[in-house]
Formats: sequence, structure tokens, C-alpha cells
Amino acid sequence: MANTTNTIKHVASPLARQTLLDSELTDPVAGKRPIRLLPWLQVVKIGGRSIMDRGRDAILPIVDEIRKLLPEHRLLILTGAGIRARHVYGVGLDLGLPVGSLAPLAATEAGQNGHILASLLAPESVSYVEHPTIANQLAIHLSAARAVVGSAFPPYHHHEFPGSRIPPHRADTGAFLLADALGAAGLTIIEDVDGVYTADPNGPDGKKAQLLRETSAADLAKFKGTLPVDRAFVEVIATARHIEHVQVVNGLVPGRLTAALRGEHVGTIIHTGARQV
Ligand code: GWN
Ligand code: ATP
Repeated sequence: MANTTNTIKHVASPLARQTLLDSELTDPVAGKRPIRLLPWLQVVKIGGRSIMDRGRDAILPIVDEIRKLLPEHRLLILTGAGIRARHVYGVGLDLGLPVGSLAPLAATEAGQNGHILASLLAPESVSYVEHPTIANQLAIHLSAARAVVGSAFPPYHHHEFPGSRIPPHRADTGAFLLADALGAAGLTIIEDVDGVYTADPNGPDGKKAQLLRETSAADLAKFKGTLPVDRAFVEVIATARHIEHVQVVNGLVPGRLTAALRGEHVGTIIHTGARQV
């Protein structure tokens, strides 16, 4: 009888005989840059505390700006959590809740801000889409509408890393992970300051703070002071696969988002670790 093992039952796989723990062995197969799933997509993260918590004075001008941008760009708009998440951290920490319980509580606040924003953009066919929809059906939703809104928080839940009692992977990190995973054209982070400064411009040394027009993942990793983005964001941008830079812009100044999406340098450009291949 003919030996059919190799042709029928054996499925050839370049990784079948290797340990996945040795990068020298996996690199020839896994070291290539992944494909871009949505290369035309612009991802915009809107600050929870810096924009959404300010209510109509901050939100309505941004909604107006986004409305005018829709013919020009296809957008995934992701919202941060803001002050309600800080309150829930306070209550939860007082009760001794672990980080994996606090993460989803804060994430729901990011979702709420997204629902608010999506309601205001509903006349433009913009809807809030759920995390599972972002994961699997974003392309079809973005073929029906020029933009969708989602929660910027990554859904780590009880898988959140236990190093700190405050969930380390928050909205900036979540927005970057998504933008890079989708191979988006860009990520713009909207804050209430002109960009990243040498020190908190609203802190005690605010008067001396200088705006950094450009910085990098490596520089921010060495930066000792506070930042307007999560610390984990600095870590994940170092290993970016697609997004080569992120721009942080002031959403309280009309026109900054529009300019940033047109590729103009109007805030702080943060260079990631993405290699040009
Ligand atoms: O609820 O506003 O998605 O898109 O991280 O999980 O805590 O959930 O635990 O599809 O799955 O509150 O219910 O909530 O914000 O995250 O969502 O309305 O399982 O559409 O049900 O990954 O929205 O919500 O909070 O994003 O960030 O039902 Mo909400 Mo969030 Mo809706 Mo979502 Mo979490 Mo789902 Mo989820 Mo939970
Ligand atoms: P979230 O979306 O998670 O709710 P957010 O991004 O809207 O949050 P913050 O986390 O408060 O808002 O970040 C913005 C704030 O960061 C600014 O208002 C500023 O005062 C502060 N900040 C701290 N350090 C710096 C720095 N080095 N440069 C610029 N802003 C800084």
C-alpha cells in the first residue's frame, strides 16, 4: 500500500518543528511586516477628561469639525474615559478591588463618552460600534458610513496586567493598539493642551514648560515627568509595526484636528519605533 502520510495527513507548516520561544527560528517566518487591514483609515482619539468632560463648549466645536472632515477622511473615532473613571477608581480602590475589576469599570466610561459623541454625529450616519464589531466588522460599517465611534479603552478586563492598582492600559494605549493593528494611515490624539511639554503646562512648573514639537518613543521612555498620555502608550509605540508617528493636538483650538489629518504639523509629533521596511 502506498504511503500517503506526507501528502494527505501531514500538513506542512514552517513553524511545526520549532519552539515559538526562539526568535531566531521564528523570525524568518514571523519577522515580516504584517499587511495593513485598513490602510485608508484615520484613527482619532478624543480625550475623556480633556474634551468630553468639558461638555458642550468643547464637544460641539469638535463635532462640527468632524462633520466637515467626513467627505475627506474615513474615521474611527475613539473616546477616553475621563473624570467618572477616576471616581470609580477611587471608590473601587477604597473597597480593595483588584486591577482586573477596575479596568472594565473605567472602560464603560470610555464607552459612554463614545455613545454621547455618536449621538451627536448620528445625522451624518455615524454610529457607536461595539468592541466585537470593531474587532470583526469595522470594514463593512465603514463602507456604510464615513466614520464610526468606539471606546478607546482596550477590553483587558481580568487580563489587565497586575503591576499597578490603576489599570495601566488605558485609552491612549487602546487607541494606538487598534490603529497599529489595523494598519491605519494615522493616529491623532486630541487633548486640551498644544501637545507634549517638558513639564505639565497646568502643573506647578507650568510657566517654565516648553512645547516639544517632536519627540520619540525612546525620548519619552527616558522622560521622568508626567505626560498627557498613558505610560503604557510609550511602551507599546516602541514596538509599533505600522504607525510611524502619532500627533498630539489641542482640540480646544478650532482647525487643529483638520490640519493634523491633512498631514500638517500643528501639535507634538511622537515618532514610534515602527521600522520602515
Ligand atoms: O457597553 O459603553 O464592549 O463597545 O471593557 O466590555 O467593561 O462591553 O464588560 O460589546 O464588550 O460599557 O459589557 O463593558 O464601553 O467594553 O459594549 O454600549 O462586555 O456597545 O458589550 O469590550 O460599549 O462596553 O466597557 O466598549 O469600553 O454594550 Mo460600553 Mo466598553 Mo456597549 Mo463596549 Mo467593557 Mo461590549 Mo466591551 Mo462589557
Ligand atoms: P482620558 O482620555 O484618559 O480621560 P485625557 O487624555 O483626556 O484623559 P489627561 O489624562 O488629563 O486627559 O491628559 C491631559 C492633561 O495632561 C493635560 O491637560 C495636562 O495638564 C496634563 N499633562 C501632564 N503632563 C504633561 C506634559 N508633559 N505635557 C502636556 N500635558 C501634560
